[in-house]
Amino acid sequence: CVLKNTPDSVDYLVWLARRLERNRHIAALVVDDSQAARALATSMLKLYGFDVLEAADGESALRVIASNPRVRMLITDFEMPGMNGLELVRRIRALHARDHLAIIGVSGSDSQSLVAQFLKNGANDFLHKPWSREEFFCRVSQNVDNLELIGTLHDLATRDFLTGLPNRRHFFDRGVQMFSGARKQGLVVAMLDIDHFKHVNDTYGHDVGDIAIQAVAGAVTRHARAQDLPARFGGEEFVLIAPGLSADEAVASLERLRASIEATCIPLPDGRHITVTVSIGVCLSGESLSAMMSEADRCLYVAKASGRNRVEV
Ligand code: GH3
Ligand code: MG
Ligand code: MG
Ligand code: MG
Ligand code: MG
Repeated sequence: CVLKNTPDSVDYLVWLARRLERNRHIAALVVDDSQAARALATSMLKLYGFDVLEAADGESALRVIASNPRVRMLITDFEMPGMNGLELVRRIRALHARDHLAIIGVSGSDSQSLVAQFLKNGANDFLHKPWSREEFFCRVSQNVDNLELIGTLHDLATRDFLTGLPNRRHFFDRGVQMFSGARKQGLVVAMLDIDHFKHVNDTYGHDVGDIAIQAVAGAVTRHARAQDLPARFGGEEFVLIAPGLSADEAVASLERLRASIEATCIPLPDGRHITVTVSIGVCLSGESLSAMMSEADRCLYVAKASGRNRVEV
């Protein structure tokens, strides 16, 4: 919190600069029926770099939130004409989880129970009016810090450390959802495995092996469309779910991926380059995600047995 820092220390300036840069990407919504109260909170938030939106009542706040996914911080008054702050918090919390949106209730009321009611309705925090600038900034800052921490933990839990691709756990979570959501349009499951990868490790060492895995992951990432789900499945194995492709389109696109990996020059730290190839097993339809993965794996085995560096359906 800012209170711990002496405002003239270099650490404080570095800390502040980092926050200003971070806050530029965060939209905050101030909801208050008093124009003066909105203006005060808005000027504070702008001072610390936030992109600020305002609403004078609950209904307009709901509309602003619905059309602005960048809103990560909501500061709402309690007493407002129409919907009060508690009802607004309850309705917004039903749609936006704590890991995405922080909510701070504000009121000039002396009621002790109001703070608890705000928290029970889903607020993260509370500010008594009139608030001090220092307390306002500390509460906003700590709530945004928490959102950032949750984001970091989420990344650590769902991303593969070496390649940045979704990891195996995330792949199954999302993949099962994609499978049940895509019944009509269908989806394709592809398993990729680097050919003779042991040879790369044995010849150049484990570090170069890691660089090769990162290079293949980069090719898979560039290949994947926004609606696809690529993942690092295991050591040198990758998996890709691609919805909405015909059989011909899927095979042609995976063939392009295979060729692009074969054509990728992988630079080594000593200036040399290596290349690797992958074998790809493809399943075009199935009864469940796990059935499709078994079939893709069986095709991958056939691709390996038929000479590697090929796509097998
Ligand atoms: P094939 O063409 O049949 O797939 O041959 P392969 O040598 O690629 O076969 P295999 O699957 O047996 O070998 C994979 C090797 O990948 C074994 C393991 O030591 C290595 N490996 C697994 N994870 C990593 C990693 O994160 N980094 C590196 N450098 N190597 C890894
Ligand atoms: Mg009011
Ligand atoms: Mg393997
Ligand atoms: Mg292999
Ligand atoms: Mg296998």
